[in-house]
Amino acid sequence: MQHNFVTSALSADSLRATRSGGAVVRSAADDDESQGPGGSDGQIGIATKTRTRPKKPSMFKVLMLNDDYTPMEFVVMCLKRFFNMDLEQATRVMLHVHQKGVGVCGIFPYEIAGTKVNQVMDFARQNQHPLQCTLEKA
Ligand code: TYC
Repeated sequence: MQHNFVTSALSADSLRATRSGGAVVRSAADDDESQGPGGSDGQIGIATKTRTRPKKPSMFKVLMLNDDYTPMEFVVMCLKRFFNMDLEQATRVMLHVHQKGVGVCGIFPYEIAGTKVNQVMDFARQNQHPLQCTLEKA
């Protein structure tokens, strides 16, 4: 039945669209080869559907962990340098981490959060401090 075929083709596409984040992409396996490549109308192409509004990126917390060896001044320097905090903010966050064991430096899209973690870890390593910084989904 023609109507049923259309319905099932649509639902297969919308299923795939959910998994691929909205883009509907036809693969070669979707083509009906009994009509020859491209079907009966002689057209070959990839049908795509672009989102009108881009999905907002998922956000990640950058966490700073306490340790017994990294100097407080060094942690404050990291917070000022990589998280653009002023002395007062940086001191508050550093003391929070010192007292509670962990604290949030900021919340960013994944790529930016990862870059910040790497910057802090590289800077700590260069200065031979054991300071640790990690990501957590916000
Ligand atoms: N606990 C460290 C000290 O007493 C200071 C410190 C604070 C280290 C925060 C790491 O993320 C940190 N020197």
